[in-house]
Amino acid sequence: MFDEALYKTSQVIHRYEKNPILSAADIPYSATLVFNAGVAKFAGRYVMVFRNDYNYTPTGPTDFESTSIGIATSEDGIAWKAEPKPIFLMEGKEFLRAYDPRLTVIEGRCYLCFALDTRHGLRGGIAVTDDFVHYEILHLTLPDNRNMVLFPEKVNSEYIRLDRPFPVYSRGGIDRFDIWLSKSPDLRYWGGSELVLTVEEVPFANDKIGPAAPPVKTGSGWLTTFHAVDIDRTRGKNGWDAVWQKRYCAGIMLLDLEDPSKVIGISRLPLLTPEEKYEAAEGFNHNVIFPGGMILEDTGEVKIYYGAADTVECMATADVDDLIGLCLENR
Ligand code: BMA
Repeated sequence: MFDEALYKTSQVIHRYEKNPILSAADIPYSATLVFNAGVAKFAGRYVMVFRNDYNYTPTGPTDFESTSIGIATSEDGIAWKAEPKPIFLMEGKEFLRAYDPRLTVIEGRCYLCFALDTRHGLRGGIAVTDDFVHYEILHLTLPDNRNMVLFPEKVNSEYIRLDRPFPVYSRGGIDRFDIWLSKSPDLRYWGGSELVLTVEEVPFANDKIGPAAPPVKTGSGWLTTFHAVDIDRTRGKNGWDAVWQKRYCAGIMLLDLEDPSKVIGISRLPLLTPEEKYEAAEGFNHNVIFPGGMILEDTGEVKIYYGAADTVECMATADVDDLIGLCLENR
C-alpha cells in the first residue's frame, strides 16, 4: 500500500473555519446529502448548483431514494442561500438521475456539465442556461463517461473539455480510469480526443482519477484540480454502507495554455486530503474530498469548493501563485 505520510493536505490550503458552507439543513425541500457542487460567478453574483441525494438515511432508503440538483446563490461566495426549488434537467423513461453538476461561464453564457445515469449507461451532459430557469441540452456523450468539465474559453478556435471515460473492459475489468480531453467547434459535436493524465502518473492514486473543478486561466497555464482515488481492501465500514474502501483526495496540475492536452506541471503530493471530521469521520462515505468549483478572484485568492464525505459542501482557499508553485516545483 501507499505511504500514509503522503496523505496530508498541502500547507498552502486554508479550509474555511466555518465549514460546511452548505448542508441538508439549509435546503427548503427534501434533502439528505448536499455535495459535489459546481460554482461560477455569473450575472453579478456567485451561483452554486449542487447535488442532493434525498430519502436516504444511515439505515437505507426511507422512500424512493432519489437525486435532485439544487441551486444556491451568494454575494460573497461564502454565505449561501438555497433557492426554493430544485431544477429539473432531464425527464424521460431512459433517464434515471442527473448529478455532480459543474458550471463554466463562456462568452457570457452559463454552461452546466452533469453526469447522467441512464438505463443503458452513464453519460456526460452539457446544457446551457442564461437564467437558471430555462436550460437547453446541447450534448450527451456516449456511455460511459462523466466528470466532464468545460474550459472557460476557446483554445485555438475550439471549445475544450476534460473527459473521464470508463474503459472497464480494456483496463482489466477494474477501475483504472484516466483524464482525457476533447474538442468541439460548437459545444454540440465533440471529437479530437486525447489522453491527458493517466492514473499511473499520480503517486497518490491506485484506483482511478478524474477531472474535478473546471480549469481557470493563469499566466502560467490552465490551473485545474483533479480527483484521485486510492483503494485499500482492508478498509471496512466507513460511513453508512457496510463497506467503503475508497479514499478521494484532490490533486492539482497545470495544462499548457496553447495545447491543454499537455500537462506542464503537476504536484506529486495531494492538494487536499480528508482530515477534518466532516471529511473523514462523519456522513455517508467517509474520506471523500471531491472539488467541483474553483474561482480565481482578482486578489489572487482561489476559492475551492468541494463535496466532503458525499454529505456536505465545503470551501478552502489558497493563493494562485502558491498553487502554481506546487505544480511546478518538481519539474
Ligand atoms: C464517484 C461519484 C461521486 C462521488 C464519489 C465518491 O463515483 O459517484 O459523485 O462523490 O464517487 O463516492
